Amino acid sequence: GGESDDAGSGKKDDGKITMGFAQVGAESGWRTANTKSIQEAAAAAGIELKFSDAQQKQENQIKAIRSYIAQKVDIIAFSPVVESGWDTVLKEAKDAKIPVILTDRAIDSKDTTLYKTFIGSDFVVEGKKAGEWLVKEYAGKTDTVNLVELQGTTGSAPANDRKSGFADVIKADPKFKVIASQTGDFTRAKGKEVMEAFLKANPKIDVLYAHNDDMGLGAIEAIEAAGKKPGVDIKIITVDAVKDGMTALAAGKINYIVECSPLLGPQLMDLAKKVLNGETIPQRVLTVESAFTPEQAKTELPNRKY
Ligand code: GYE
Repeated sequence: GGESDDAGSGKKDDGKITMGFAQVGAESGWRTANTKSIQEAAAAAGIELKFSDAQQKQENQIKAIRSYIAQKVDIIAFSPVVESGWDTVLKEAKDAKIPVILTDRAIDSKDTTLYKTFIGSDFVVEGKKAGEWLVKEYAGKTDTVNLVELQGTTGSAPANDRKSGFADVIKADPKFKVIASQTGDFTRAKGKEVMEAFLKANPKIDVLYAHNDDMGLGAIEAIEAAGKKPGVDIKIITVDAVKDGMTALAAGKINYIVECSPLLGPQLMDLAKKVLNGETIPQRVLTVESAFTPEQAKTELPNRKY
């Protein structure tokens, strides 16, 4: 509970920190690795974790946060499924004097005092890296390049930013034409289904840009079922670099993956302790990451833990 007795440190009488974590869901390999990282890091840091899975629904996350407030946890962390609509519940946490840390995904609240910090990737940069690879790949060519895009969850920060970062880079060259762009909700099943529809509606698709590996992997199944060769007939760019994605990259079925690290647990626990100790922490903590070609994937694969 939050009855802090030692100089506002926010710790319980037994000295143990309790964290409520409202996770997005279990929609992707990235998310599974992220959940594992958070659970393991909490255990290693001696932090008691109350964990909930919102099944990709904002209303479930809001319910979970309200229940953490009612349980008087010491600190709340969550990965907001979408960017908008958090002010009311975060105000409730603030009024209850429970600090909040955003992990992985940002929110669009104007009031930045509603949370202590935001730790995660720069998704605009990720989208730009995807676009830059494409520009290089087609450098010197003049024929139209027909692109299809599988977007992440509608309204989520990674979907919004990976789309805009990519669009920003490719708009400089009119040969790049996005002929279809739809959400695949970051899942393999949806990625496959939407790619099937794309293939039916468009006889000539040159490139697929999928906002995560899982949707790309689902799309590969659809492409193969349509008698085409992924990575050759249709070039594929994805984001995340989870093991299954890297395996497809090493096999040449994906052509380029922009890395997005899910291993946020240790940094999150560290920040939580600092917040509860009254230390000042940066408003924004960036994840360090890179990007991979098929050759680099072969080297990196043995080291991938997720
Ligand atoms: O890229 C995707 C997951 O928010 C960065 O969510 C995360 C994204 C990740 O479902 O695979």
